[in-house]
Amino acid sequence: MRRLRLLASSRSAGSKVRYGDEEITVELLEPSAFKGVDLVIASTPDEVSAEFAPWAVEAGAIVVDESGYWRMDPKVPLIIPEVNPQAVENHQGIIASPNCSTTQMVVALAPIHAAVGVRRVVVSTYQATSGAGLAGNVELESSVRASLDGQTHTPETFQHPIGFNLIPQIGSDKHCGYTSEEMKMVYETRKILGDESIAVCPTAVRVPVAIGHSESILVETREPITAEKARELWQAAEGVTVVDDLDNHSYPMPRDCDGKDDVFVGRIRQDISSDSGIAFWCVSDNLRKGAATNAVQIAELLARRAVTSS
Ligand code: 2RA
Repeated sequence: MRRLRLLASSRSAGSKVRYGDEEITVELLEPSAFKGVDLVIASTPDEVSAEFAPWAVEAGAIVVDESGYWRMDPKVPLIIPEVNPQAVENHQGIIASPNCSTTQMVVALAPIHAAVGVRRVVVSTYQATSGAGLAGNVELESSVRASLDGQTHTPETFQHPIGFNLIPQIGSDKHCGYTSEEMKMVYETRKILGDESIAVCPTAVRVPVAIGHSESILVETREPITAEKARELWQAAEGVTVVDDLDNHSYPMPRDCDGKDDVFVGRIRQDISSDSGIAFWCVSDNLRKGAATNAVQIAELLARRAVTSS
């Protein structure tokens, strides 16, 4: 029998969540909760995932995990279904879904990498406050309101007031002055594309946008590629929508991508500073393709695999 169960900490256990016509009572996340469960889709802090995922695997479930804890574990496949679905074959019970800022960039890079090879990427992100959870969006609203009312607002979720501001820090110092969020883009990109030689120089910035991460990306390729060829590759790529008509002021923007599952690319142009590069702008709903959609697509991949092997 197919049944959806919802698990959470003691803070939420016992509360009710509406799902379609059903009202589901949230249960406590504990080892015995995984008895009879086939598939777990999880979005928890790293330390919670470190503890519960082995309970679930022990009970016979497959875990699709959105936390950062397992992503770089060599035994755990890190999957974007449009890019490296084959990696699912090697799973040992846990499959990781990448960080939101990596996912949209790699969906866009993958067809370019397959065609001409990606040598180096310089990326600046413009990340929505919802990347920091519900508290991020609550703080965006209160910070904007306080600014409009001429009042002081003490930030709690972000390091500085986010209203009418940009904060060039997401995560903590991880490596040589690069933050944890930035280093995820370096390590995860290489793992998903299966190429440790790809160089990535990221700058991650929090912006006062509720939903939708944007990225300005410069990709240096191993072989030359024209903007026209890159556009053709993206037009043919699964999960990518091209919005690119500068004369008509048409390019991807967070407001337009909110609630959509694709990765949107635009402002596609040759790098005028080198012989083999493409510059472009990339936007995606960080809550969808950056998180939930990718996890559900991994689950669908597993379901298709189970059907064909049965
Ligand atoms: C953020 N990437 O936007 C993070 C969420 N995983 O803060």
